[in-house]
Amino acid sequence: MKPVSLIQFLIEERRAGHINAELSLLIEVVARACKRIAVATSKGALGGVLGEAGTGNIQGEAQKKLDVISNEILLEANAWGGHLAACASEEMEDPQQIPDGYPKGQHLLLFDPLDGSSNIDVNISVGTIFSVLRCPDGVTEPKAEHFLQPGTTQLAAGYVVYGPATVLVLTFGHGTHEFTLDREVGSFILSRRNIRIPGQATEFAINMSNQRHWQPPMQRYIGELLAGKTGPRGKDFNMRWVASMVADVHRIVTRGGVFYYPLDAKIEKQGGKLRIMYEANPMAFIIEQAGGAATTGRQRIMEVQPTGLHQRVPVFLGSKEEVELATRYHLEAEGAQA
Ligand code: P6P
Repeated sequence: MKPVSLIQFLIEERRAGHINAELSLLIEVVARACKRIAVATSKGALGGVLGEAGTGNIQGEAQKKLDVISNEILLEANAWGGHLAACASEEMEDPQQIPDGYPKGQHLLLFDPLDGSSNIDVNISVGTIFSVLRCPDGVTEPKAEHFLQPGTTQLAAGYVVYGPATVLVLTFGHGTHEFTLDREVGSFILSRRNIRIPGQATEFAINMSNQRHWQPPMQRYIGELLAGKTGPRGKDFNMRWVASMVADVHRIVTRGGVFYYPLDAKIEKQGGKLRIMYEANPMAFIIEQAGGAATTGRQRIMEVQPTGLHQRVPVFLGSKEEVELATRYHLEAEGAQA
């Protein structure tokens, strides 16, 4: 069958009325920027891009050189096209306006330019996560509050995983689709259309070193997975933890499973580890469109009304039946406490 490029797919989506020309251009520009990020990350030690940048971000995290480089690549690529009203990034405290002199569009772009960058120096897959919202009508200088829309309002979401292959996974709310970069031609080629995640899981992803800090329902749920065949679940489970959300989520998108970053005593005050606007919401959109589920352990992630551009939430996502069970344990525990 003739390969379908990302451009052809975007034209199909426009003809189907799923996206407009401006959103199509936005995705093309982001995909092109991610190809440049793929080149930068693939240079490794030879590119002088490893190690710390010597700066910190709004999260209080030391920035890697590639965090800063990736952020700059995405900002520069999106400045001139006239498809954006503003950008927001994990690496920047406030939204970035479109520079004077360039036309503005109707979209807001949010991104984690290089998620999992603590893995860069050990050559483990990292990725870019992005989410697209509509800029509220009449707003010409979007401020943080204009980005604070629930995940259900996303017009598009995607990630690019920089692994052995460079793979883009994308949704506009009409299925989740995967594109693999043909490095010889320089095009993303459709490799999986309308992905479906199995309802049941045999793999779970969680940072087990936090176990002593988890709340009782998480202790109960993970304890049952660990008990395997001899326990109430009656089957064995396998565990994976890459500590790169994009890599863990891509494994789930590819073969099912679940990913948990629950509240624990260490991070309870900050509300969780992962950021809702440019990590949890876009991944939730992608997972749900592939037939999976994504909750905070108490409610659907995409129904949370964000209160801050860098707000954090607990993340339970992946195979629907498994996520629903873990969420039920948390709601039962709350009900019991109520
Ligand atoms: P921990 C990477 O820093 C990240 O934001 C996600 O990509 C990843 O899933 C998580 O944090 C890893 O957290 O506590 O295991 O280092």
